Amino acid sequence: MPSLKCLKKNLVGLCLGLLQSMNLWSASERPNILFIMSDDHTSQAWGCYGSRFAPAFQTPHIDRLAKEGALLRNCFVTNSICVPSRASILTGQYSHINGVKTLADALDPQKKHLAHYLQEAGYQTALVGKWHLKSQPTGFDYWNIIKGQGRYHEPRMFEGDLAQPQIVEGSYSTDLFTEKALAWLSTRTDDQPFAMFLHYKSTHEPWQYPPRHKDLFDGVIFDEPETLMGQTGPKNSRIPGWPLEILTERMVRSSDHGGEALVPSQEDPQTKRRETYQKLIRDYLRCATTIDENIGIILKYLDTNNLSDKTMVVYTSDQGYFLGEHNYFDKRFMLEESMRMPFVARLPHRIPAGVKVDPMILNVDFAPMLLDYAGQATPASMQGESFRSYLERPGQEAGRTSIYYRYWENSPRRPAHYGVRTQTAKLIYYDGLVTESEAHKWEFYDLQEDPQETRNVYDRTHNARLMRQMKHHLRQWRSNLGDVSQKF
Ligand SMILES: [Ca+2]
Repeated sequence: MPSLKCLKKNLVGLCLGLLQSMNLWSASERPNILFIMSDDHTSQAWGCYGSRFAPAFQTPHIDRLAKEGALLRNCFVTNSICVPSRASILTGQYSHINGVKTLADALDPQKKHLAHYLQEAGYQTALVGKWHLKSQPTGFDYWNIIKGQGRYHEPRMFEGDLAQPQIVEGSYSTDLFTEKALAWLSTRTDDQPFAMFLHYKSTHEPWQYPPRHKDLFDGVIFDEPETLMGQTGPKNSRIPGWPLEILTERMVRSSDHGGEALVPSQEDPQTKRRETYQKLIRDYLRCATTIDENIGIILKYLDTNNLSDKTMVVYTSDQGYFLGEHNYFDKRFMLEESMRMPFVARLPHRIPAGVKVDPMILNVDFAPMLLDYAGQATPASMQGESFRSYLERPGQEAGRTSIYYRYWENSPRRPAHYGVRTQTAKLIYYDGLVTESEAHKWEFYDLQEDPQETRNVYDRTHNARLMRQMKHHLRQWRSNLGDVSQKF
């Protein structure tokens, strides 16, 4: 018969085990935040989004985050270009409010953003990697960044001082940024939670991969999207866009897009397009592989240091990207491949494993959500909303009925535009398009009948009621958000 002492010991052990397995969070306890963001790493190249490049290309570590946490199935950027998206993520504001509308705009260092609020909430804050917001970072206790786009190989990093570059010989940016981030995590004190923002340069053009991946995918022929070999852009669209032929010229002219310059085997345009596409995907995925490898290193670090249970890990990219769909590359447009943001978040015992979130989430919602986990209400200046409840209690709420988008840069190939998207349809107005016909500035896509957006049916739609509804949504958004300017 067991002694009383033994029973007590077993009971205590049982309770401790139970508490550990439930990992009960006290009401005041806040998780660490590890916000990992890459550049142009679109959902078509994430395994957990059903990448067409599988099985040759896989992302086991990103997929692990999705398996152990939540994946957003309808996350969107409000302005699909690097600098503005980063500003919207930090400020929780649309471009016309935070003042960062185009690549040329800088984030005002005086402007209070997510990192400042986290500091005030008692977090140690750090930023490593690509900043890209022109001004000196503020709101971070520690920062170590590249200026502008920086370089893939031996990047010049600036640690707390924009005048003092540091170069590590033989380094590769993705690996180096991880090393710097983990070095900071290893030296910090445990008395405060941390918020680390780790921003990779990969997978931005030009796709320069590390020597260890120079043979990766050799001999692999990647699947083409259905819209690669047809006309450029959707049918009935009047927007020239950024076709792969532009990339062909760059790849032929320069070896800057990976290991070797493109040497087309034949002069016919179709062969050239196909070979450009294969090189684009090969180089891009070699860079994307470095991200997944490094996320694996980070997850192992968290596991080894008993931080996994107390750390919210987010991985996202600043926008989507065309990988040959519509014969486009690059981003900027309001079409799905460009405006969709991939996003996974893991926080054990709070976010159930394997959650799929369907409501439409925006990049301006990221800051409110992270502040929610930090125990902070959404600041009045922020226009986004926390989506914590979607992560923790999925399937209960329908979410927004529509979202607003505006791209401010303007050029003949990629004119400025704004529009509204519902779960089933999309209306776009190209205010920057030079045309005598007002009707030619509108595009409409039926996302139910035509999810790949192959046809602009604005001229052909006979559903006048739906069109009135969409225009009403658009007017309402512009009015509510205070975005009434016609200028671009
Ligand atoms: Ca980007």
